[in-house]
Amino acid sequence: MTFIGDRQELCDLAIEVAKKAGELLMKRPAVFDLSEKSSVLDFATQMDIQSEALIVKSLLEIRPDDGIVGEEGANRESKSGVTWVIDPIDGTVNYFYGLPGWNISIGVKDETGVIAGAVFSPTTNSLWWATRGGGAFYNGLKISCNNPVTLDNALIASGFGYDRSARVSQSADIAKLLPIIRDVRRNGAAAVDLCYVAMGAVDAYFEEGLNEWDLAAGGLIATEAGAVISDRTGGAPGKSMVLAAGPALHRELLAALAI
Ligand code: LIP
Repeated sequence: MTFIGDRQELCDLAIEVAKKAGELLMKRPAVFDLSEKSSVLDFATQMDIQSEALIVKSLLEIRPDDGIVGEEGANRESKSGVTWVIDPIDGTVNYFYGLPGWNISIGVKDETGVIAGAVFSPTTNSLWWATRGGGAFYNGLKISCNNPVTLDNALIASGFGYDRSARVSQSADIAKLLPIIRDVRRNGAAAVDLCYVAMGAVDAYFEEGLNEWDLAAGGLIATEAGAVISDRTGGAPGKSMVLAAGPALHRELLAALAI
């Protein structure tokens, strides 16, 4: 079903719940309980799990017929046609080490794709949000990506997966680009990297191995800010590659990564 209600209402609910989870997470524990996932590098803390539980409970209290997809295992069929896509802590490693930039990323989709999303980074007092067709915002101000930007002037964010074998190709891409761009930034949280593209804090972002919850909210925010987002071939973004940049730089990066 296509959602025909008020997309901003969904967005406002995502913002409210993300902020509630942010309050919980800012009480960072002295002792962590780690649950290993896909590899020894890929773990959830007890706070990832608590944050997801709080987000799910808060959303379903308001919208009990909605579906849920969460990084830490929340999975619920939608009866309303609306499904929430949750990363309860995006940048878990940053959170574990006490580094800034971790965030709560909450997207919401219907059968046509993501229709609203919010990314909240409490350590940097940053809140980004967007509704499809409604533009992208950072702390209340409308934002747009940098365009045009040439490759030799580009500041590019990237990231590396938990699967060490994937890092061979990821580092090959970095080695290819580093000599011909301005510089690289590795912030450690995909959703914020996508929001940085949206607000022009970086010129592009690319990463392999992302999941739906890493991409849902930040991807909409980036596209609503005028960025183009694709995989390495120009097709739909996903696990194989997420590449986001203003249109001119996106074209140059597709060509550079294809070599
Ligand atoms: C993380 C991403 C980051 C990526 C990590 C991990 P998580 O998400 O935000 O960009 O490099 O491998 O996927 O696991 O912290 O939600």
